[in-house]
Amino acid sequence: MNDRTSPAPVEIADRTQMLEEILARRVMVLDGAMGTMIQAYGLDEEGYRGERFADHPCPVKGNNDLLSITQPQIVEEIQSKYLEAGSDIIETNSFTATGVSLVDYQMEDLAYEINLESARIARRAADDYTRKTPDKPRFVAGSMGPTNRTASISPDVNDPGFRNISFKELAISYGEAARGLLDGSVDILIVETIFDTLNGKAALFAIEEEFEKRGGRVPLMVSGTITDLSGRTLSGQTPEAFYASVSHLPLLTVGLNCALGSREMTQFLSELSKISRFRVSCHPNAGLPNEFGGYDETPEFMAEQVRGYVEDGYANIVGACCGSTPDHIRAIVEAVDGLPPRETHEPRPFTILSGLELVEIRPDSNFINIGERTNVTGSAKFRKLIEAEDYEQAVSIARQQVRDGAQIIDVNMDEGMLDSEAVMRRFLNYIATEPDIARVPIMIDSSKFSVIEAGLQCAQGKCIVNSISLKEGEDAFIEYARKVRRYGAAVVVMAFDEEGQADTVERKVDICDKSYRILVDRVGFPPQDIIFDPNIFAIATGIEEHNNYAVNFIEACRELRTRFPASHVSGGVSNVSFSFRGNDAIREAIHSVFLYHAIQAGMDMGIVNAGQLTVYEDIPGDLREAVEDIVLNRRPDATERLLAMASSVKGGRKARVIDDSWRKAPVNERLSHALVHGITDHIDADVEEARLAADRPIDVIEGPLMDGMNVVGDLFGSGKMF
Ligand code: THG
Repeated sequence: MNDRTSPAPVEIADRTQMLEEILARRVMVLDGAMGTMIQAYGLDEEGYRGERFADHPCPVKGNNDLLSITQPQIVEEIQSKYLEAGSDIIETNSFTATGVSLVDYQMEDLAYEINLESARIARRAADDYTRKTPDKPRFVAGSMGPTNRTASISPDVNDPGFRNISFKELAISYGEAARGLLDGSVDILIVETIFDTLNGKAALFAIEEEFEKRGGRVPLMVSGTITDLSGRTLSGQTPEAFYASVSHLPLLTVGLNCALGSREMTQFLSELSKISRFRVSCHPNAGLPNEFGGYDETPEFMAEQVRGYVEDGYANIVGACCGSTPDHIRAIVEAVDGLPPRETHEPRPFTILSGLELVEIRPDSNFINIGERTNVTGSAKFRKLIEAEDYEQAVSIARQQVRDGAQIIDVNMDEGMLDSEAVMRRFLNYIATEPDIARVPIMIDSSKFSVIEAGLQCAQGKCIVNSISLKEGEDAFIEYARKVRRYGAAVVVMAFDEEGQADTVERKVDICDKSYRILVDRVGFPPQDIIFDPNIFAIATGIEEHNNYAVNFIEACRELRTRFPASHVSGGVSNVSFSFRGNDAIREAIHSVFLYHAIQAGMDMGIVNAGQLTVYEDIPGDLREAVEDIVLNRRPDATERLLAMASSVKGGRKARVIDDSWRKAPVNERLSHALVHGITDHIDADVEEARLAADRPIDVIEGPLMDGMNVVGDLFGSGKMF
């Protein structure tokens, strides 16, 4: 089967360079739909089967990709029409030719062959035209569609954790398709009509593995699909979140295709174009399908819209999808002729992550809260729910973290009695179907890389891996880092090496520095995707060596952020107060004081109990001073003094006296207070009181509410509120 016809790497490099040169100068045009054109030939069952599959056990009519084997002349004729119309790039007839999809026709064994033949046909057609018009070389893009299954969505409404396809299965299937296309000498691979980004990521993962095996690559186009006017993919991502999920690879283009008509696509294309550091492609349908399943956009109408994309600076490669014909392509070629292509911009130097939505971490961003509660070792309640397989309730803990302000959630299933990989998969699959949770990125927390990998295979967004380190030596570190990169995740690096966890400032910084050099210089990790964790250890334990642990962390933060300003510093904040377990009031005060100082030193993310972070200024003065003494290691008897005080600040949240004295203040101050502390109890009455006192209702917003927001902003900005 493997009769390799792949061109030599040099030839690929030449063609890639040619492509780059053309794209630097002008807009290139893809072809249009294959399906609509095949329909016009009116093939019946026999027609699809040809002689070779006359006895095939099930109907195959409608298996358009099979025609690359049984009716290659039809496929070539259609492609020639698109080339004649002026397409620079034609796509292979292989959109559904993955084993996963071909199962429907009992033809999964033909996946490689169909891809190979599809590539050869397109190659012939393109080369013919390149000979005819040497000043306009033609290119072949190997088409890889989404398959008919979705890795992020449960097909069973009663079981949100269930999937009928896994990342691994998809990757195997896509790998096989890519091999066929590459063996048939395509110039480009295009992963298109991505309606579930996890499927797309599996395709990209498989393609990268294939490139590595071959020791060479072809340019990659990645194109998502916004399924309706909600502006999201079927699996719920916004265009920007989709971009974050696929932008770890050096793409030729990122783009959108299918589903919506050319006009409806504009808004979403502009969103993608604004964020993309790559060139952008767009090949929309010829309108939304009408009531008869047909497409109504005329060549003129479509060309007008597509010209608009280019004039607005949104696109470098354009074309058309379902319902389009060579006439549409001809009109598009004319419409964009002579227009300058979209200019690509410099890569953004700041971090992007995604769940269903984008999270950007810019240098001026406030501290990023990562919810700690979805951790079987960090929450007894969560562990019990997972052990009891009560996923519904376990998921509600994640939801509460997000409601409480967690911008990312940390998920940890490391517990001896659990099948951590299976549970990680199940939990992530579960929350993937809950939009109010899945909108935030996931931090996959495990000390076992197999568990991390299981998690990465279940998340469509751009995740954070927590963590890798030099504890098993350099080789293992590099291997893990490469894997993380291939999955497109950011990474937490612990200050941990073969000698153990770093506790001094010097060792923390040295290990992080060494890790950084390896990640950036040898693995090619972008600095902004590196998050250092210089170890937050418990203080005030009674052991003298522990007294300076918080200070050491804070000083390490300062040095790391100075040396590596594009990278981040994070840590497990609740660790620091372990010795005060059972006294939440004291623990919260310690966290708040610790964060206040660590944030000033440059800590910009942290795993925290979202919703239980006190405002620094709200800690009573004497308690704050005692806590500051232990955090900053300011006096030898600090621990004893805080312990003495702890017995009077006893108890958890519930035991604490609710201080209602703020209710006596004037209404404007009460509104500010409510905003700062997130107290909703009196909000209706207070707003009404303010409204009655105001000249116009808008004054309530512009006055006390804005004042309150400014207080919140100042507290955030000065690191006193988290
Ligand atoms: N660095 C990195 N990852 C980490 C940590 C870190 N992941 C795990 C941990 N440390 C951060 N997460 C937690 C979660 C909970 C607690 C502490 C850290 C915690 N839990 C209560 C306790 O043990 O007292 C549990 C109480 C309960 O059962 O509800 O304190 O440092 N990269």
